[in-house]
Formats: sequence, C-alpha cells, structure tokens
Amino acid sequence: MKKDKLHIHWYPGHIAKAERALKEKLNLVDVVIEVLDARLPMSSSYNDIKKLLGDKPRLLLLNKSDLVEKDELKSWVKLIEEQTGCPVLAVDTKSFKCMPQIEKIVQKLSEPRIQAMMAKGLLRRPARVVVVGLPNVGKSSIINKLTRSTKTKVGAKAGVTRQQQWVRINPNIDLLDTPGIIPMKQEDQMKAKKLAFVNSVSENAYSTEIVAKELLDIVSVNEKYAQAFKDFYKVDELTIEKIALKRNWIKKGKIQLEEGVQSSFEPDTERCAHYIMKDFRDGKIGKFILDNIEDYKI
Ligand SMILES: Nc1nc2c(ncn2[C@@H]2O[C@H](COP(=O)(O)OP(=O)(O)O)[C@@H](O)[C@H]2O)c(=O)[nH]1
Ligand SMILES: [Mg+2]
Repeated sequence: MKKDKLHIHWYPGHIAKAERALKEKLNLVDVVIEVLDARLPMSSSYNDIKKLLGDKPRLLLLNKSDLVEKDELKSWVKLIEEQTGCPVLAVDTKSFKCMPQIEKIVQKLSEPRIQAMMAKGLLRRPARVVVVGLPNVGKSSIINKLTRSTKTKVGAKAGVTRQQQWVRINPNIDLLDTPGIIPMKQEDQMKAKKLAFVNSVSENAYSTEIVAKELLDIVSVNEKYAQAFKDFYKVDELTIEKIALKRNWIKKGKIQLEEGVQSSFEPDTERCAHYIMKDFRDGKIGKFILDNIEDYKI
C-alpha cells in the first residue's frame, strides 16, 4: 500500500455491504440517534443521511465534548440545529448527564409515528431507536450508558429475521443494542484527513507521519491552537522535526562516505508522529475543534 500520502483504501463491496447493514437497522426504528465527534462537528457527519432516512426523525449527539471548549461548541450546536432542523445535544460519555434529555427528545420525536400507528388501530408500543455514526465516535459507549440502568433484553421482534437485540431503556423506549456503523467513504480528502486525526479511519490506511504533519498544518492556521501545541511541546515552530529534537527522539543511522562509514543522527519523525497523534487524541495538548465554523455559515 502506498504510504507516502494520505491514501484511504476502501472497497466498494465492503461499503455496499456496510450500507445494507445500516439500512436494515434504520428500517426497524422510529428515531435515529446520530453520534458525531465534537472535534469535527461537520466532518464527522454523514452526507448521505438524509437520503437514507427520508423523513425519519433524528437526534444529533456531539460526543466527546470534554475534548473541546464548551463555548466554542455552543456556536456549533446552534448552527447544526439551524441547518438540519434536528435537535442537537453536546454530550460526553465520561460524565453522562444528558440521559433524561435524550429520553425526552427521543420520545417527542417518535410520538407522531406512534400516533400514526395508533390511528390505524394498532396498540401503543415503545419507540424504537438505533444509534448510528462513523467508527470511533463513541456509539458503543453511548449505548452502554443508555442501557446501564436496565438489562432488560426484550428480544427479537416478530418479523425481524436477524438477531437484532432490543433493550428497554425505559417503559417508552426500546434501543437496538448494537450500533449502525456508517461506512467511511473516500469522497473528500480534507474530510478523510480530519477523520484520520480523530481515529475514525483505520490506521493501516495511511502513514502516521503524513497525518501528524497535516494535523500540525491545520492547527497552525489558528493562532490560539498553534500556541497550545507550541506550549505543550516547548517549541517555537510546529514541525515534527523540531518536536522530535526537543524531546531528544533521535534516530541513529549510518552514512556511507568515501572515507568509510559514518554515524548519522536524525530526528525520529516516525516515533514523534505517533506521540503527537496520541497526545492529540487523548486531549493532552488542549481543546480543539478542527472544522472551521466560517466554512459552514451560509
Ligand atoms: N474523551 C472522550 N472519549 C470518549 C468519549 N466517548 C467515547 N470515548 C472513547 O472513544 C473511543 C471509541 O469509543 P466507542 O464507544 O468504542 O466508539 P464506537 O466505535 O463509535 O462504538 C474509546 O476509546 C472511548 O473510550 C467521550 O465522551 N470523551
Ligand atoms: Mg463500537
């Protein structure tokens, strides 16, 4: 595989299969909870979701909000609410205080569909919900939180052939216990890069050095963000080489000269790149939103 540039490998067959699995889950529910990464409020959303959902109601959760500035995120919540017409909540699964709000919103969103069913003479039943999102945005963590207080498996529904398990999270809501995984498509290189920053793209698909360099390039555009990186690594210029030298991560090599072999010392950029990505993903460097809100204002 080519590793000299960001090159996300994807296989049309796998994508088609993943989309079928996702559609199957979507068909079963009244309401969809789409999980986004708060560090990428727009880039971690799914372009095709409207097409997949039709008019099915959706609640958006900007998860990992502990990794971004609260006030900065507020502007995004407002913008996304305006642009999608969907309710949006900033959440994090470390302190999960939003459970009552989520339950209230899901119930409100599902009510028209339940009412329509009852108008046809069917009995009231709990709203059916699925959690969907790109890899690593926190779908499983959210399902765990939502189902923590109950272990009531309600079992497969009649007519559902696959072994989809439902969990009754309160008397009015049944949640599918496995998430719908949104397949990553290589539709937009910038978006793909950003998703690599937050680990939503398989690490085999790219070179960590290239991605770390792209991350430094992107934060360099924002003065405040750049300063946070410089302060953290105690450098005055944001390059992998400078950071590696500062940390004393040196790679020993050998150069063949006419006079003989001579030792060479170079910054170990590969090792350094891995640390930068880990520090960033763990939230150690600071709080960053890597989409630019100005790009999305109409
Ligand atoms: N900082 C932070 N990390 C989170 C949060 N939610 C999930 N994670 C971490 O993100 C990673 C992916 O979470 P997971 O639930 O497996 O994501 P999934 O792939 O969408 O199911 C794990 O390492 C989680 O611990 C959050 O709110 N804040
Ligand atoms: Mg998961």
